[in-house]
Formats: sequence, C-alpha cells, structure tokens
Amino acid sequence: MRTQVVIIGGGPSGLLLAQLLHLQGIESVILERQTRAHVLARIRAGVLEQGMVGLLAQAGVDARLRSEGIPHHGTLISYDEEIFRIDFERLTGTSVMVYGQTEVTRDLYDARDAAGGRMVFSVENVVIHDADRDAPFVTYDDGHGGQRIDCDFIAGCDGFHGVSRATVPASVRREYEKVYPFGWLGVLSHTPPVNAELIYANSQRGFALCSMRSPTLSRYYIQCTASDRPEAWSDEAFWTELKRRIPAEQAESLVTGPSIEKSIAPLRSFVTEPMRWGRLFLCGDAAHIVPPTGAKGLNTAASDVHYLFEGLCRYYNDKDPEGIDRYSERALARVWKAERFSWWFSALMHRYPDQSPFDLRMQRAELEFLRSNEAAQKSMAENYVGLPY
Ligand code: RFL
Ligand code: PHB
Repeated sequence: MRTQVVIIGGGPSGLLLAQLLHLQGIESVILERQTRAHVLARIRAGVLEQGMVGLLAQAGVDARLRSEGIPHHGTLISYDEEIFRIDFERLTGTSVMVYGQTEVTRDLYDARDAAGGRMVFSVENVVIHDADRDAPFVTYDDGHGGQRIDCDFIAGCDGFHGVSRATVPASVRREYEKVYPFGWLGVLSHTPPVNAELIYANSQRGFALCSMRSPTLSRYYIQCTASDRPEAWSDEAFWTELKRRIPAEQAESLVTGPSIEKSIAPLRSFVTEPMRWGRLFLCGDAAHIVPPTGAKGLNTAASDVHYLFEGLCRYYNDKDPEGIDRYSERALARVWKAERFSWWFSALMHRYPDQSPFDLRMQRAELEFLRSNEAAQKSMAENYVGLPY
C-alpha cells in the first residue's frame, strides 16, 4: 500500500490532521493501536481555545461544537476565604469554549467516516523505517499478518507512550522533564455544575477544580498524592473532600451524585526537541506533556497540527519545503509558552509536600497580586484563552 502521509495515532491530533489534509486533497492513513470505542471512552480535556475552535471549523467539524459548546467568558479563582474572577472577555476580547475532548474526537471520527478516510484500528508492532531517508515506510500487524505502507511523510500523533518519539535516535533528542509530587483525581457525574464558570481552588488541603461538560454533566478534580489509586476513593469520600476545598457558598450548593468515571492523572511537564527527524514529525502528546492546570494539553496538540498542516500544504501545493523545514522551530516556540503557563499556574494553585512557610507566603502573595493587579490578570487571561498561532 502507498499513501502520502502515514499518521500514527487516532487521537485528536491524528484525526484533525487527517481531516485537514483530506480537505486539501492530501491522502493519509491513520494507524491506531486501540479500538475506536476505547479511544472514545477516554475522558480528558474540556476547554478549547479559540485557535482550536477555528481549526475545527476549518476542518468542517464544528456544527455540534457551535450548538452544544458552552462559551466561557471568565473563570473564578479561590484561595483561603477569597474568591475573584478573571474576565477573559474584558481583558482579551475573547473567550474559551467548554466542549469535551471525547466529543471533539467523536465529531472527527464521524467526519473521517463520511469522507471515506482510511483508518486501521487495533494495530500492533508499528515500526517506522527509513524516516531519515527519501523513501520511508511503516510496518504493522493488523490481525491478518504483517502490512507495509510506503509514504512521503510520517506524522507521529501517538501520544506520550507511542513509538514515534522513541524512533528519533537518542543522540538527536533532547528531553526536558519535571514530574510533580501529586496527581489529579477526577470524577465525572450526571449532576448540574456547581457554578456557571470554572472554579480553580487553592485550599490548605490542596487544589480542587470545578469544571463541566454540559448543563447536566459535571467534571470535578482534587489534588491527590502521586501514589493514590481511584479505587481507594469512594464517591462519598471524594465529595466530602471536594467540599472542604472550594468556597463555602459553592460547597453548600454542590449537587452530588454517583460518579460515572473516576480516574487519576499524574502531573508532568515534558518537552522533546527537535519535533522533526527527517520525514518524521512529532505532534501533540508524542512531543510534549503539560500538567492539566490551565487546560493546555489538547490545545497545544492542535497548534502543532496547525503548523504541520500548513507546512505539508506548502510542500504539496507550492513545492515549497520551508513550512516543514521550520515546523519544529515554530511549534516549539508556542509549546514552551504553554509549558511555562501550565507550570506557573500549577505552582500557584497546588500544595507541595515540601513547601516551607516562606514558600506558602510567596504563593499567597502571588495570588493576592493576581487578584488585585490588572496587568497580572491580563497576562493570565491572554495565556488561558490561548496565545496566537
Ligand atoms: P492522545 O490523545 O494520547 O492520542 C494518541 C493516540 O495514539 C495511539 N497510540 C498508538 N497508535 C498506534 N501505534 C502505537 N504504537 C500507538 N501508541 C499510542 C493511542 O491509543 C491514542 O489513541 O494524543 P494527542 O492526539 O496528541 O492528543 C493530546 C491530548 O489527548 C492530551 O494533550 C490531553 O488529553 C491532555 N490531558 C488533558 N488536557 C487538557 O487540556 N485538559 C485535561 O483535563 C486533560 N486531562 C489529559 C487529561 C491527558 C491524560 N493522559 C494522557 C493520561 C487526562 C489524562 C488521563
Ligand atoms: C476539564 O474540564 O477536564 C478541565 C478543565 C480545565 C482544566 C483542566 C481540565 O484546567
């Protein structure tokens, strides 16, 4: 088999890239390790920047997003007895959209089906060959034996644990990593959200976040220890702990109910450089991870897709290699800004096991500065709604 671009990974990055390329007449094949049902069962991000909303519109997959997505014009931040609002609309003139990653992925699968896009699920032993030569190819097992696809380029959209990053020789790769000494325990429940906007809470007992997916579906998180397991948390224990970490008014009005999903995400900052090796391009979580504070993971994956898509279009439509040659540099410039914001917002909002009384006062001073300073709020809001592509 032959195609122009082999896309490894059928998560949001791979699907969005495939759909955008298709609309430009550029052929691709997606290879996904899991089943479609497995990919669609994952509960992950919930907040989309306008840049990503625009990209989904460009891909022609924004109909449901426009009707079911919830625009958010600000967010609340609480600490101790204080609560204040960051007004995105006033400070930046724009807003974010609350619409789950699961729904984005479902819309993209539907679009790929409608376009007759080639996707192979449950593949095993994906191996990238000759990425540093002119005629690369990918081999894999599809349950009926070994297969081979020859191609011009490979997009490594296979997440943090995929094969793409590992294909780049260690002598070429530079990796930067910070592992945080805590995780997030997340619960999804069929209950009305406690507040119309998200609440990020820094409490003496640790961080909490009140988020949502729809007017009847809530998503809540609490900071937990890195070694915690979801089975150790009953629903009752979760709700009790959440109420102790959010402002009293919201704790009183919180509607609780059975969890329909409960999971723990570790927190990590990670970047690999460069994001290109020969004809292999890394995209999204395959190249970088952010802690979820500030919701930058999915949005940064989308900006990578934007730069790669632009580069491939210029290559195929104008025979101009400049876009793919500059892909790594352009993507990384934005990636590091998202890394900085997620790291800063995580440090501001969590309790660290080794925080000294001085560290705690610094955190509080920073929160007070943010509460009272217009320039600090503007900087936070600009990063939250998403820096320009
Ligand atoms: P994904 O979504 O991980 O998709 C990669 C796909 O590649 C497949 N794959 C392979 N396929 C073929 N061969 C192989 N060898 C393969 N290895 C892997 C996988 O099965 C998968 O389908 O990466 P992508 O597309 O780059 O998208 C990135 C986003 O998913 C990610 O940035 C966010 O979900 C991060 N993230 C969150 N971001 C937020 O902005 N807000 C959140 O609340 C939030 N929660 C989360 C998250 C990530 C999590 N992970 C990765 C554990 C919660 C969790 C639990
Ligand atoms: C979510 O709704 O899952 C969510 C929202 C904001 C974040 C992280 C996760 O910063």
